[in-house]
Amino acid sequence: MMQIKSLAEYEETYKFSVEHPEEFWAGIAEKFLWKKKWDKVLSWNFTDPQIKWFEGAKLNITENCLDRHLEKSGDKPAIIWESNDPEKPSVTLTYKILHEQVCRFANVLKKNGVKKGDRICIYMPMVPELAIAVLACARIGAVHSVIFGGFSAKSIADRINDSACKLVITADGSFRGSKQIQLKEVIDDALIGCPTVEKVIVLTHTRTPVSMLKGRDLWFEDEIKLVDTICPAEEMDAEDMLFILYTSGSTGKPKGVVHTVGGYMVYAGYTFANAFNYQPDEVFFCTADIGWITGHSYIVYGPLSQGATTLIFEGIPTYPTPSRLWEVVEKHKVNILYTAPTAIRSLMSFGKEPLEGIDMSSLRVLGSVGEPINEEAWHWFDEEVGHKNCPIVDTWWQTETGGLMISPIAFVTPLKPACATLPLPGIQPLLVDENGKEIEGNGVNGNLCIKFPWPGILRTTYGDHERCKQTYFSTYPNLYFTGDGCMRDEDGYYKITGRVDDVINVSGHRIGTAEVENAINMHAGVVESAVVGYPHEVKGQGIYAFVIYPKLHDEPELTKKDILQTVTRVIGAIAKPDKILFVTGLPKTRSGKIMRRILRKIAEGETTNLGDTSTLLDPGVVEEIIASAQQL
Ligand code: 6R9
Repeated sequence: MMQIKSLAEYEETYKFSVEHPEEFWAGIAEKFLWKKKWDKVLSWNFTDPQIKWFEGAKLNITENCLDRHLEKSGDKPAIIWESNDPEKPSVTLTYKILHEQVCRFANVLKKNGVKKGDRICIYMPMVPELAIAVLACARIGAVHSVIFGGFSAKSIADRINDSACKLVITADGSFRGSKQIQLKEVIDDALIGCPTVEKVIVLTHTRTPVSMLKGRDLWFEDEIKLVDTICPAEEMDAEDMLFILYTSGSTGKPKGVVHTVGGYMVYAGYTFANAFNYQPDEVFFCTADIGWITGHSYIVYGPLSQGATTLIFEGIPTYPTPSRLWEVVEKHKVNILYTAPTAIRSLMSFGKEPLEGIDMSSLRVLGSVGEPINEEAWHWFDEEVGHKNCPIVDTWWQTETGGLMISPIAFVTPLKPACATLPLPGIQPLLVDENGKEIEGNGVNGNLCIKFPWPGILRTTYGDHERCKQTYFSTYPNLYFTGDGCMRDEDGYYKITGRVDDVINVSGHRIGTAEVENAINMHAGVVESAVVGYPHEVKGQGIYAFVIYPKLHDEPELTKKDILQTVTRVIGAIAKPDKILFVTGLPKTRSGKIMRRILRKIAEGETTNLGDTSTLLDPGVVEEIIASAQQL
């Protein structure tokens, strides 16, 4: 429908999109279903910032994801679900069935007092009901805030309170490989400190015993029986809030990135259809969790808005064996596989054997997301998985961008290994130096910014617009700053080099160093800590913590485990440091700032050239840290 077919067409489209952005995006938006068209395509400034797309338009995103496909594709699979347990049968929901389930659950929410604009927290396993819950919120105009199943009770409580959620949708538990997570128990702990939550709807999944509080907790299965299958879609303004998704930054607590209905829909749909070259009747498999932006945009909204078949996989690539991911591809004849470098590296470590005898000839396009992919992993993906027959789209984007930004278009963009290549139509990247001066020409490095809005850009950070302004629009005036470093090579191709702020990318997940430090500092006995990233073979980056703990007794290893336990409690297991080094002091400037640059070098094992150390208050501290780091 809106697919670009050749490099010449890409170049022409790109040029038009930059010269006439409003006309370009209006043309794309025409392909969607609106209850009323817009009065104005775009109004914006990057100083407040204020960005509005398709102002005056009315729509409901679920009519685009469900209703509009019913007539022609009602019996087409919308969702295929594959369990964590390979013995369990998979489940297929056609568009007709998914539509009915979403309408039913939307009625459940209504019956429990949920109204347009209310915030709903979703903390669920990767099951079809998660997608149903998300879409049911959108159906009635409630704002969903999905929280990844690996976060702790405290993290959940902070997020629920930040956006004053009224209702929580969860399950008894979830399966992840050989592990089980007691989701309801975590929610129960979280809700002790969440006065705004009135109801909790609990799906039965792992059949683990749960406590159900009278007057507050309800079973999903009971509720859904009691309601009608018809639920008219709420008429939404294009700029009404669709969802909040919390993400880590370089300072303090996570921020609630806000996306709105119209622009997000157009952007997720357009980028999905183009970059992956989705063809009717193909099966699209994105291995992300719906708790992250990749799952929002490329498991739920992007594919469904295009009438695609999307696969939801509950498990992990290596359970029960390192063949599992490939078996899922074979079983469901997956055509497009979108995964993360960390998963590729982990599977690569098992060699070729797990791939033997598995028929993956259905694969046509491969995708990578979440962190820079290293060349070795890229070639392995290309050769062993794609048999050099499948283009790899290395898609660079962020929670804040709503959809893919710099990415090849499959079968269109000439590829380079481990390179995000060129901006998609409508995206105007530029590189700047530390002073905000644009770096022109090719063969250059700089900080990656975007100079013009696109429909999927975040609109604010929930409840704190100033923070949105400070984080993204103040570093360089009139530019959106991504927080990433980037190289533009001799051919004008973009290659992302990684974060330039204090964010660590662990297995494709963003973790703020300040958050981890705050968690470690909460541990009794810890005086101070500093956290940096270091290269990790599978995770991309690992977390290295330097901790001042003066009363170290004769069981330091146990103390390390205690600290890990505290981090797990405060943030979640995903933020656990990979290495802890006890130190007696941290390298500081005379003004008391920790010199992370030096710690990063030590964590990387690069201690011969520490750079300028003249501003150090006490050089002796560094010598001592280096000596003990070598023994770790
Ligand atoms: C979609 C997603 C965003 C950060 C981003 C960057 C890194 C994502 C990448 C990539 C190099 C790619 N990142 N894709 N780096 N190449 N193809 O991951 O969103 O969780 O918000 O993370 O991830 O550093 O700034 P999010």
